[in-house]
Amino acid sequence: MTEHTITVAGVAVDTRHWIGGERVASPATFTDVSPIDGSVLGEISRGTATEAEAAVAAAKAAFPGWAATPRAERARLLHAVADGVEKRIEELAIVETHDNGALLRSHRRGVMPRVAHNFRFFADWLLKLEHEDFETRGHTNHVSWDPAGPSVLITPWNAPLMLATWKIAPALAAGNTVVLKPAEWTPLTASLLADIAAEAGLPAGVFNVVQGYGSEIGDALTSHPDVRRISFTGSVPTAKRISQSAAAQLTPLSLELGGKSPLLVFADADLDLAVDLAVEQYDNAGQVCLAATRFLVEETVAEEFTRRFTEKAGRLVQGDPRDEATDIGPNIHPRQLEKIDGFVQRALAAGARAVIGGHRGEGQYYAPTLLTDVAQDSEIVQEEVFGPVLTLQTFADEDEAVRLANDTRFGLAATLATGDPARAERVTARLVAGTVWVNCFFVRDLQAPFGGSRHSGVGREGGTWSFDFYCDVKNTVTAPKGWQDH
Ligand code: TXE
Repeated sequence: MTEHTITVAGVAVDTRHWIGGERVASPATFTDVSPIDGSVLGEISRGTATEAEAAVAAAKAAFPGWAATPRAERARLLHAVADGVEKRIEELAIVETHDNGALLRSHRRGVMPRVAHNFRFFADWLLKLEHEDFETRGHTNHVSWDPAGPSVLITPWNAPLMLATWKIAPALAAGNTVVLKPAEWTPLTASLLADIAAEAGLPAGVFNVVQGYGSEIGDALTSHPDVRRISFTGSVPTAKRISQSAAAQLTPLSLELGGKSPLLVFADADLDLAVDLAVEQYDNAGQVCLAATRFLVEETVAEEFTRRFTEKAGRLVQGDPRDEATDIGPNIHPRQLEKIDGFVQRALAAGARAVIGGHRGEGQYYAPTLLTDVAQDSEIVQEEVFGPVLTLQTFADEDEAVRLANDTRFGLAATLATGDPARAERVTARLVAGTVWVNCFFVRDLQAPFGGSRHSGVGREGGTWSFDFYCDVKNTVTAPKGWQDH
């Protein structure tokens, strides 16, 4: 324990950066506060261009060694990181819950095991990553996946370690070195991951973590000429800013942004299933980029759908995210709560009706809300709220359903509830979305492409798509044996 260690629910967390295999403190700090009760968790090192520079230099220095490490050894080390995560699931879960307010039970049983799986999946995928050689007029074409170089990964607060490791695992597997900048509202589990990576034996400088405000450390990372890849998950305005710095260096960029995804409920759907899917949209207090926040329901079943939804949503328990019985925890930050309420109050003033909710709860909680009588071109239908706020509109036929579904600037996901497979196929083909779920929600296999269209993002992650992004793909054409004789 040092003066830079804090204890969160009995777990020691280092509050400094992790650069080149060492803990580094900044002269200034920022305060990390728990959304559960507003208590101060600790003072965290507040990075600036100095730490950004040091972290990129460490990643650059470690790159040749890591890139040259045989695939099997890289895979072994990533499995060792996964082992370390699995050993510390309980600690990671409790710290994450204190830091971002999401449910302890889902961190324990869903999220943290998935974090370990992220490392295992990309380690295994690396070992089978091949492209078949092929011939051109007797010449052999061989495709290889060369590591690209130091990669800057910038991640948000809504699922901190989960989203960070979606990026870290493929970047490291590909042979790149990493500088991670977690969100300033949720800095803690990234620091624990640095400990785990070190214990697993990852060489110094292969994985680095810098903490701080995006506005203070971000530009130095994203405009750095030694950075070869930038992967970002977060908001559209920040994405635009990062795109400009990346463009100045021609650094390839992957962007996973927000959404305003629809849930389309057709009259032929199993309505109980549709309602189950609908109520799931309150998960993580609505702070999920993939959430289907716009219900589009066929007119003839709208009343019955609303009745069953209201009944089911009424049974959700809002409260302390550490309690097993809780379904909805607090929102991340007073500023986010302010933003959510602003959206809702403006919608109500414009004529929307709150079927449920429509107001704040106690403390940092927002009452689960469903708004109806909303216009398609209104702010509440067009903009991502990132809170437990959903809207309901009706449609008369398939054409109208598709038109409403596609009529936002986003294109991340869409969910369909229908009993007619032919309809599912027809509608899916017309939807603008990176992922479409039919009669299910949130099923995600890491080998599937994941990403958004339009303002929901640029590029795809998952399986081979991740390696496409993190590698410089090279084609080597070799002349046939005996070429000298030609
Ligand atoms: O995101 P930011 P915020 C949406 C959601 C939410 C809104 C605002 O609608 O209400 O965005 O969230 C770093 N250079 N999503 O303001 O600012 C920042 O430090 C480099 C959806 O928290 O985009 C953090 O690590 N980095 C989303 C990360 O960017 C910078 C999840 C995200 O923060 C930077 C989060 C800069 N100039 C928010 N400025 C999703 N798709 O899941 C900030 N950052």
